[in-house]
Amino acid sequence: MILCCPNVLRSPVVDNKLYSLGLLYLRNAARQAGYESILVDAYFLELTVEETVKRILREDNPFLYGFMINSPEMLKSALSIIQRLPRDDYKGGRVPVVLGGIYPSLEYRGLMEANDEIDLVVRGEGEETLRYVLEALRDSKGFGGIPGLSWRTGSKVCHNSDRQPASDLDVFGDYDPGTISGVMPEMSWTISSSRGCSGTCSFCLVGLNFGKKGVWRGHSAQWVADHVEEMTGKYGARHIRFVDDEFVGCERSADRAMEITELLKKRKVRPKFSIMCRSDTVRRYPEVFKKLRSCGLANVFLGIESGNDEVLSRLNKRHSVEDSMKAVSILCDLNVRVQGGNIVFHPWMSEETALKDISFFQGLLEKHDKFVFFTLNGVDIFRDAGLGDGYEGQGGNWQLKWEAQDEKMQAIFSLWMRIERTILFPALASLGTITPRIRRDLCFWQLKAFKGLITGFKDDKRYREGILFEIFLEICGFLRMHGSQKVMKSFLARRTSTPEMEKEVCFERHY
Ligand code: B12
Ligand code: SF4
Repeated sequence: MILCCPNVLRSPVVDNKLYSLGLLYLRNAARQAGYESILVDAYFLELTVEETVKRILREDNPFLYGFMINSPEMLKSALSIIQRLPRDDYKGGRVPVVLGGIYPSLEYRGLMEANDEIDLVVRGEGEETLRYVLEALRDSKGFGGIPGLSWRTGSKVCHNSDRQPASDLDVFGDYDPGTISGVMPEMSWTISSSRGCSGTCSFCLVGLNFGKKGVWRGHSAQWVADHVEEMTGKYGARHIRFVDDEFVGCERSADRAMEITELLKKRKVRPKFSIMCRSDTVRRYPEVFKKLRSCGLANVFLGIESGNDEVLSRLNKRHSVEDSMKAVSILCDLNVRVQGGNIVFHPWMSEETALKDISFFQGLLEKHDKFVFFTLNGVDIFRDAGLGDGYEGQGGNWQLKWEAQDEKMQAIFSLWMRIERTILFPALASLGTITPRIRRDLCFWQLKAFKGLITGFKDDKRYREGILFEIFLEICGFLRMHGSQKVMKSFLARRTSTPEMEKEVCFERHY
């Protein structure tokens, strides 16, 4: 069996190169059922479609092709791979293709109707369902009655009942990270120590992948300590990223975090590590963060989102602006680096909300030299996430296209997107590795440039052309100060202001 994570274009703000933990869990589940599988993590290995196909074709007679799909772009990439695979050789029929991951888990109906090359979709948590699929294939049994599965029979598509997520994650977690193929960059060791999130933010899909929003399930503290010890001791990992969406959030996770610190201390295991969480959590459990810090916590990605309480409540964040200020203070006082998530652009933004966001993030940057954000972000409105309810968006079903109700802000947003794609992203890509200092300077630069647009905006072509040129010159100055001549040359080679070419120059091609 082949388990593949297809490659997609990545934006230059994604500076990490992480492997798919989901594939390791699935291989483990297959192994427990008596099947070996080959993992082809094309995203991690940065393989083109052709290279991915070539890699898959090295294997003799696979009886199942499995693909991890987290977005429509990944589906597109997977379909180009699937079209090039031989499929007419399995028990008198074709070799089945199974998809899993958050996108097919929510979009299975439309997706199976539109693509008859897909035979099966495993919805939500994959381990148990995959095991049953493997047994059904082995015994030539039907797929009816396997919870969590959608399947094709002739021209009909059937959707079985949902599967309840497992209550004990440890039974799935006996994988060996040493079996990942490819060279592991120093900052790429990851662990997923929990699934879901106790939060119910209205724009977020995370909980829905595992069935329901607001539900957090964790591996035991013992499991986490064992795996961290294995990664550091056996494989020499010095920095570990917890990819959990909420490492500490509810009381159970806070208690578990304390237990983990106790175990790591006892075993004298002390790698640096990073986690993700919300602002209210830090404020609620400062003593947990103190303990985590003493154990190696180095970075926290904090879902701050906004400097406006009304916006936070629309996003159902369940934290306040004051919580965020306090959380950043607590963490920075502990000498932990904080990366703040932000949602500055949304359909309800106004000059007032934007200016408030600017001064809020500016204040955090000025007060805390360990605080940064990456770029200024807009909200994604997913059909199933809740924020889309009652919102008349346009475009596809899965993700709704939105426009700001305030026309001026919409025009500024469009201009900012253009600046991002043709100037900021190419500059980031040219800089390559970005030091914390450059990142902070870029934060200040973005806030200043965005504020300049709001206060000086004129809705005419000459203004737009002029401001793009001005910002281009400013970025050249920035790169001259922070980068080498090579960086500047690379930026000039990438940049274009032709709209049709924006995508080409703003993103590195990976397939
Ligand atoms: C770590 C991470 C990454 C890493 C690792 C990627 C990976 N494939 O694991 C990196 C940084 C590379 C990454 C990149 C991207 N990511 Co990402 N990522 C995550 C994160 C935080 C954790 C993933 C994880 O390890 N989960 C733990 C494992 C155990 O769960 P799992 O992967 O979901 O797998 C389980 C099931 O889904 C299912 N399953 C999954 N695949 C398959 C396949 C088969 C055959 C079967 C049977 C079952 C099955 O079974 C698995 C075990 O139960 C999630 C958020 C989340 N909590 O899921 C976002 C998330 C999945 N990513 C997301 C996105 C958008 C992306 C990108 C498309 C971003 C981009 N534009 O570049 C790329 C896609 C590249 C890629 N190849 O995945 C979104 C997807 C939803 C969306 N908004 O569209 C999420 C939900 C984040 C978010 N909140 O927006 N990501
Ligand atoms: S806290 Fe983060 S992961 Fe949890 S629901 Fe909100 S946005 Fe999603």
